[in-house]
Amino acid sequence: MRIDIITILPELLKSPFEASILKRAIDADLVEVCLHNLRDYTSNNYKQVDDYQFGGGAGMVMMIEPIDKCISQLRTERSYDEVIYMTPDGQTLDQSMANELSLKGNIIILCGHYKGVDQRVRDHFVTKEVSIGDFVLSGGELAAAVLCDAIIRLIPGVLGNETSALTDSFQDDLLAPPIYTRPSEYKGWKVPEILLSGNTPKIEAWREEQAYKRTKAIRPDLLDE
Ligand code: 6GU
Repeated sequence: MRIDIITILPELLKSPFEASILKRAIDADLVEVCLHNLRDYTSNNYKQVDDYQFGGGAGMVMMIEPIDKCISQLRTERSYDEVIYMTPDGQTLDQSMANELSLKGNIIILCGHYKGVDQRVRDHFVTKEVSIGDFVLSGGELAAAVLCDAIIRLIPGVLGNETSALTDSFQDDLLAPPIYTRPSEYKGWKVPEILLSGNTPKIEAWREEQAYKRTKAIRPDLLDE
């Protein structure tokens, strides 16, 4: 898989890909992530990427030309399955969207700023609009990092223990059950006895019950679906 990210703040997006699981995935050539500075695709002397909106109103709008130039340049080298625009008014990211996107070959992620991009970018280049939740960030970069993390960890071979993504919260529309490690007692706080019993079927049943209880208490909406 290859992910090309178009941004006016590449520095903001570097570190997530230089640590931990994402770095391992990149080093193992399971995914390639390239950052592209939108200002490198401007034609004016000021490297201007935004302008006032037609019709008036507060806030700047990202111009179509640099975005077109950048996407067109990328498309000379490969074709893309999706051009994703990160925007708070997009479709909310969830685990099923992450699962779908993890199966793609090449994707472009465009990070929005200011009031957003000229509508013609959305009409003619963008194939999918993604938000990470009902709140507003100052730019799409951190949201893009979240999306990339959610996608990349699902690529086969990325997680050390191949089964561990399957037991994540949400993968079966339930939150994960409580987990414990040594010591079995700390300051008088004990690990549930069942987990120390060695009785695998009973442990599995307990985990399922706990996952259900936790989901019902914290996220009852997940049980309605
Ligand atoms: Cl994708 N962008 C911005 N700017 N804010 C957000 C978001 C995206 N998702 C949630 N809030």
